[in-house]
Amino acid sequence: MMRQVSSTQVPVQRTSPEKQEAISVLKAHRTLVAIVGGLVAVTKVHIDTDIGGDIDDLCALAMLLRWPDDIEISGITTVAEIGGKRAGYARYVCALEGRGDIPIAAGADVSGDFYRYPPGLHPEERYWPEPTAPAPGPVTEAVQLLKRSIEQGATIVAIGPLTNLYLLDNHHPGILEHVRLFLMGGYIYPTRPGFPDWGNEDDYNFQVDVKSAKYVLEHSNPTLITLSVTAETFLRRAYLNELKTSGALGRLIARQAEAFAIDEKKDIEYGERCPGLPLSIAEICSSKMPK
Ligand SMILES: [Ca+2]
Repeated sequence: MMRQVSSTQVPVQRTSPEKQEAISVLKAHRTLVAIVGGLVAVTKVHIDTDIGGDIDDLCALAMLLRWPDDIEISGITTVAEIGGKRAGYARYVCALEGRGDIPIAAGADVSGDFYRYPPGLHPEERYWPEPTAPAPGPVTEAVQLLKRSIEQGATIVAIGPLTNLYLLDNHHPGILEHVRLFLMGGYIYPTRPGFPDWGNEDDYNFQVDVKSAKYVLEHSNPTLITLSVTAETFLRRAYLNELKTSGALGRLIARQAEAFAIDEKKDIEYGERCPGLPLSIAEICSSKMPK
């Protein structure tokens, strides 16, 4: 016969108040550990860029700014500077995303006699929606910003000439040796059939400042993103409508892409020559255009 539990009987309280408090503390501790674990997992990235030339650098910066929470931009340095114009552009782009907190410093300037031919800027009135103030500064600030990022464990991604990295290692010999470094540039393997048949002479980032490129390659252990990789990366005209509805940053990319298509006519050139690309979609620009 089953025993009846009277209405006056209550189930035994298995967890004392002290134990409940201890469990709460444990749960809070676990939450804290999870948060800290998440913070530790954040990847810091420093981007060294010649934004203001071909529009791939704008796309790269936009990608990082819109990346999910596990990426933190520790700093931005500009290279092949023209009186701080590129740093001004970087500052403008970050401000569009409400990221005026990201440290930005103008690096090596074209007046410094580093470059075999003068890197240029696209016409501001067509590529930018409004006049953009330059943000010049002593190159030592860019060197220090790179150093700070490295000390924070940041991955350094260089998508322009390597002048700033050369200057960094000159100021702090050996610093590049153990940096997690990604360099966009160089030609090692031919492009795959069907894609733009760029050769060594089409490289820009390494060739425009050979002295710095040679030095950095000899004093670091980088991962190279060579021409044959970038030759397969395109921004397509079909993307533009969606970009135009993606806020001010998307509209800026679309604006520059349309201006770039008019100036460079890559859609015609590669649309006709490259069976590796979808012919139904006119190509606008590649991630790396030879100058
Ligand atoms: Ca670039």
